[in-house]
Amino acid sequence: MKTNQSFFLLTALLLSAGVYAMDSNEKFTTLDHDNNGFITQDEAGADSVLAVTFKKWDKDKNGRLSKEEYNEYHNEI
Ligand SMILES: [Ca+2]
Ligand SMILES: [Ca+2]
Repeated sequence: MKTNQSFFLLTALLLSAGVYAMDSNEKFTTLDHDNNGFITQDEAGADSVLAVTFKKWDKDKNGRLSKEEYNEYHNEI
């Protein structure tokens, strides 16, 4: 009985850790609402930090973040 409880607790911990440890690809996909492979300023609104620093990460100044540009942001936070 005790072993079972520990097992369920461990599983629950691992599952909740997984939610917080979403990698940058998953976050990028979540933010990229229209799935066009870029995050626009509008789409960045869902991430309050990204929304205000958007221009800083848009290295080529084309008004949208590629996955590479987003990864740089994600690595820094
Ligand atoms: Ca998009
Ligand atoms: Ca860009």
